Amino acid sequence: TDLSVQISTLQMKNPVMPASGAYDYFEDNADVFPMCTLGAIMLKSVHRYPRPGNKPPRIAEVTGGMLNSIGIPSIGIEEFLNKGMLEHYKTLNVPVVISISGGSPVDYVEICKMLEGNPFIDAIELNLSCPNVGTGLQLASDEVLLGRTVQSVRTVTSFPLIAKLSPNVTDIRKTAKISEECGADAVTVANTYMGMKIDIQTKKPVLGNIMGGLSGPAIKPITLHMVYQAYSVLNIPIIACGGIMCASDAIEYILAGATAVQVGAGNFVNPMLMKEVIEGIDDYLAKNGCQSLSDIRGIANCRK
Ligand code: RRO
Repeated sequence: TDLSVQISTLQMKNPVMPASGAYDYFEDNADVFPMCTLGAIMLKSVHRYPRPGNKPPRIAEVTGGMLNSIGIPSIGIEEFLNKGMLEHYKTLNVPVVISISGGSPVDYVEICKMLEGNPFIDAIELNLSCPNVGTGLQLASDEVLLGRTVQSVRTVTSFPLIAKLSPNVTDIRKTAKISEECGADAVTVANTYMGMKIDIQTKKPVLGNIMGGLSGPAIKPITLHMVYQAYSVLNIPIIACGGIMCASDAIEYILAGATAVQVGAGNFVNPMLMKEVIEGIDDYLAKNGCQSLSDIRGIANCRK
């Protein structure tokens, strides 16, 4: 079977990649997980400027998943490029997607100008939806700022552009459609959901940042519906991201309309998960007599 998918000029041999942040530059896991099996590598968001990240604790386990409030600790794009952080990933022979973040549309434009023509990346994911850095950075919850950011970045980059949307909106169809209209080549649906945990002994929020982004199995049915909704209005590919813990979760997303999938929190429970997801999708296609992913993509979607 043919598991390959294409997002603009980004060619992937299969639809599976890590969610941004999940592997934190892959430094910790590169010798554990066979990176060459992936459809693409997705890096942790690099910010326009250096940032220390949020006050600890930054992670908390909750029923059905986990909360993170990492807060984009970053060396900033200039040092990131100067240090040659990208060169290493290219040796893995897998397409590399860089995730970028900023505080304003101008930040994203500046980063994309610096990345233009870079031979070590294959696509750019605009992280427009980090929940952990005050109100300013969740651009994808503001329709005007979202449109302005995608549109202005589009004019300065020739890389495939993926807009990572926020689930913290009332109608994902609107922000998905705005992204498409402003020139995104794909959308990632979606980032983490705003949540919190309180310690009943200390009677205080557990996370240093008080709130954090919820990921894991608890969010999968909600994100699945968002992918389904986005598919009904879009003509560009959707990358599904939210609580994939096994191959069948990924298959549900594809049946809802996803072209590719990202695995985040699941990597921490099962370091081999992404490999199992690739193999599970392959099995499913074979058992259902399908030749390629296009035979099943979106077929559960009666709104299309
Ligand atoms: O670094 C983070 O706290 C973080 C980011 Br940038 C993001 O996009 N999503 C998330 O859950 N955490």
